Parts: sequence; C-alpha cells; structure tokens
Amino acid sequence: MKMALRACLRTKPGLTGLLSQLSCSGHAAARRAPALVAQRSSSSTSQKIKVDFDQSSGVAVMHMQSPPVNSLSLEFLTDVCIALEKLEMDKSCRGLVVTSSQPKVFSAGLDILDMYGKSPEHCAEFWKAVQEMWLKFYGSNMITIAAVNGSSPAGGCLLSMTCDYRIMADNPRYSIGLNETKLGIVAPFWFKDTMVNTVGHRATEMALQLGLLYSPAEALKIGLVDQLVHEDQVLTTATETMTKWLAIPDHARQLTKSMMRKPTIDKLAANREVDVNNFVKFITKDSIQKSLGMYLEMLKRRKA
Ligand code: CO8
Repeated sequence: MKMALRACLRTKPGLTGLLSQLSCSGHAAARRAPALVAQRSSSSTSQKIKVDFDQSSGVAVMHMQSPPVNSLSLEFLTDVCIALEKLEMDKSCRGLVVTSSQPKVFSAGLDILDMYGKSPEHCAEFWKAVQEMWLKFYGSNMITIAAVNGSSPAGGCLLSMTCDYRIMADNPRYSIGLNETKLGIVAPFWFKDTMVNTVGHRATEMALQLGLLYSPAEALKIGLVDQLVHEDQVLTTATETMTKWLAIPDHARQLTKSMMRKPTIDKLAANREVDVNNFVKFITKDSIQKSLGMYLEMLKRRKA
C-alpha cells in the first residue's frame, strides 16, 4: 500500500506547475477563497505524524511525533509526504505549521540507521524519499511555517529551511545547522542551494565546510531563522504569523514563491536519478560507512 502511495506521490505536480495551474482560474479562486466555511476542525494521525486542520482558518498544524528525536527514517518520510500531499490537495488548506511533539528536538535530521549498514537498494529508496520530502515542502503552494521548538541539525535544518518562515525557541541549549561534514559526509547540492537561498553564499560556505551548528541567537543573526521566541510561545507565534501571511492573496504569493524557488527545484527535478546514484555510491563506501559508525558510537558514548 505504502509502496503504491510512494509511487503515486512522485507523480504529483508541485509549485513548479503553478503557472499552468493558475491559468485555470477555478483552482486559484478556490485557494484564494477566504475562510468563510463553517467552523470545523479535523485531526488525522499516522503513528508518527499528527495533523490538526482548522477549516475555519484554513491552517493545519503537523506535529512530528516519531520518538525519540524525529529522525527522518524511510517510514517517517513516507508518512510526512502522504500527510503533506493530502493537505496540498485540499483546496481549503492554505497554511501549514510544522512542529515537533518530542521534547527538546525539532528533528535530528536523516535517520543515520537508514544509511548505515544498508543495501544499495535500501539506500536508493531512502534517498528518493528524502528528495520527495524536499520537493514537496520546498514546492508547496501552501504558506509553510516551521515552529522549531528544539534542536534541528542537518536534515532537520533542511526541513525547516524549506518553509517560508522559521520561528525558533530561544533556548541556548538548542542548535540548528547543516553539520554533515562533522559526520564525514557531504551535503548534496540541493541542501547547499536551499541554504544559499536562505542565508546567502558566504554564510553557507562557512557553515557547510565547518559543519556549523548555530545557537538560536547566532541562527537569527545570519538569517537562518526569522524570529526567536520563548519556548512556550513558538506555536502561538507561528499561528499569529500565519494570519499575516494569509492576508496576502494566494495567487500573488504563490507565483512569487514559485519565481523564487523554481530554478532550485528544477535543478533537482531534472537530476533525481543521477543524484540518487551519487548518494548510493558515496554512502556505501567503506570509508563513509566507517565515519557513520564512529558518529553513531559517539552519540551513544555522549549519552552514557
Ligand atoms: N539518526 C538515527 N538515530 C539518531 C539520530 C539520527 N539522526 N539522532 C539521534 N539518534 C538516536 C541516538 O543515537 C539515541 O539512540 P539510543 O537511545 O539508541 O542511544 C537516541 O536517538 C536519542 O539521542 P540523544 O540521546 O542524542 O538525544 P538528545 O535529546 O540528547 O539529543 C540531538 C538530540 C541533539 C538531536 C542529538 O541526538 C543529535 O545531535 N543527533 C545527531 C544529529 C545529526 O547529526 N544528524 C545528522 C543526520 S545526517 C543528515 O540529516 C543529512 C545527511 C545528508 C547525506 C548526504 C550524503 C551524501
């Protein structure tokens, strides 16, 4: 069932198809329609994702609840993509807040166990799911806000960067950034492009080479997050911020988003297979597997 859904998800159009979609005015009007529908809210849950959708505001909140650290495993990525796709297809859903139900962690990034000691076939399937998540979020027609209520390294940082706005908990114990080089691995070009689009070339060059994880204050300074608030206020601030974004006509905002992101999206969309092959070749190398093994050991030692 999930396999079939995975295949189906890969064929759905994203923000890149927006221009043609908008020429069919019905679709645009539906998205633009203000929240005049009856007050209604719904909740849907997979084991790892809970989505609360308030139809009166047109805003959904996606709670990531994959213990212990919301690491992005193949299964979790698939659930996230399915949930996102459902919201994307629901014309009454205009905004999405992504947050974590896990204490202290937004997302620990890609699940290292999906890249360590696995067959090339598994690694390929995993990487396709990572690509899919990025394409869906970065190309979403919805307003997306990341309510970063905990640490967000590597793939967690990538997920937050795909959103239109990032609000982070102002707790110096939390960190965010693309720390891949610290694991002995290399962030692929589309991770890099997303960061360049967010904080600029120079900051990205430093961040990627050094595998920097930033405190919330540092992240705000370089523009990696847009706002810091007290830990208790992250979700409410996200909802308030959403109201401002919802005031902009959808068609104008979506076209602008598409104009800004399309070249980056097209670059991966045109090279998915090559990117998968590169990933598999790289990640299955003995030396890279050794680095990942050492990193996992370090995580365990740190805990002890
Ligand atoms: N994958 C799998 N397991 C993980 C991960 C992860 N990313 N992160 C943590 N875990 C595990 C830990 O090993 C630990 O397992 P166990 O209970 O069995 O010992 C458990 O989760 C809990 O972890 P902690 O005790 O460390 O939890 P804390 O709350 O103290 O800390 C952190 C949370 C800050 C998130 C911390 O766990 C951490 O720093 N984790 C590592 C994060 C990281 O470095 N992620 C990078 C993943 S790679 C990636 O996202 C992009 C790869 C791009 C690939 C490009 C290749 C070409």
